Amino acid sequence: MILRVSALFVFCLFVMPLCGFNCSRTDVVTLTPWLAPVVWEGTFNPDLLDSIYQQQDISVAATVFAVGKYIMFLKNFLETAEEYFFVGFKVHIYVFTDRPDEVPQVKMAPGRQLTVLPVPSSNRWQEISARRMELIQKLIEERLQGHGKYIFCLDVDSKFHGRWGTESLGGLVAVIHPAFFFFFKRSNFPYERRPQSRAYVAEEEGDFYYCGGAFGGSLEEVLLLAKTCRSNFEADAKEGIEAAWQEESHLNRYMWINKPSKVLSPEYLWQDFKSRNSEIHIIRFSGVVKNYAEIRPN
Ligand code: UD2
Repeated sequence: MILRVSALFVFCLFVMPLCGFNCSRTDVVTLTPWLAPVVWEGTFNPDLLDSIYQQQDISVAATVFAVGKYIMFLKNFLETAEEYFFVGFKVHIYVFTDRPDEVPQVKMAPGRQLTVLPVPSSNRWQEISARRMELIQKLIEERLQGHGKYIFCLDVDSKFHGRWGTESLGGLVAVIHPAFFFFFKRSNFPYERRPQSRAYVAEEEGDFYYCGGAFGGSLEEVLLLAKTCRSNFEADAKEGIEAAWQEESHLNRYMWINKPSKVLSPEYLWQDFKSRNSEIHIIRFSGVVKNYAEIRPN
């Protein structure tokens, strides 16, 4: 018995740190009440995870919308994705834009590719953000099913600063919104609060407040999410309701009912204007500072 306890002690103290595994994140929540991991720096071994997924020969799709003036963010997004997003894996980035001629040429490593998909321009920024679910649904149904396994849907006005890799893979993956994690009570989360909307989340409901700017998972799970959010959004629109934060509100409602199997910490979508909280040991992806009045159609 004493021998077994000492072996475990030696394993935890010496072997696990050597493998890069660190159980010392007691400062943040690392497991949800429904037993989904919450991914933070220091909670996973990147080399071990990569070697597991290398054997499965996975490929990862990513969608990004660059409509109107938002095309200006695309170069930085693509260049930094090349540096940090699933490096060493097959990656296919789908750019939805109304300005295909302005898509920058970015040199991509072997196994990585980009496809440009034209979309109409829009006079309402809310519509651009909202239509993303419909286009993601169509992309998965018409092009992706049977090709690859995972997909992430990301905001273009962002850039990568650190590894975003296999640790983020899961069935249904949500990212905690950086503005509503520290010092915020659940009752203050900006969920849609009108019961008439299909995005409604009641006062006593909700887990985390998740970002509309980054989510993903398996193709099957993201297809279900996109279909549901799209149809709820459209049904609301027929009744003259637009949820407080468009598809982000519908996403939050969806994630409340269908719990994500993996939750990514705000390291996976920080905001450049925010000062870094001590719990944030690394910023992997962040939204750049932008002047809404200058770049949105209205
Ligand atoms: C938040 C969310 C965003 C979305 C929105 C609600 C984060 C970090 N951001 O960001 O995902 O849920 O609230 O509507 O969670 N876009 C264009 N052209 C436009 C306008 C938007 O291409 O003229 C695309 C672009 O990919 C952009 C995304 O839509 O990244 C979201 O728009 P936003 O960044 O203006 O929304 P924002 O900052 O309010």
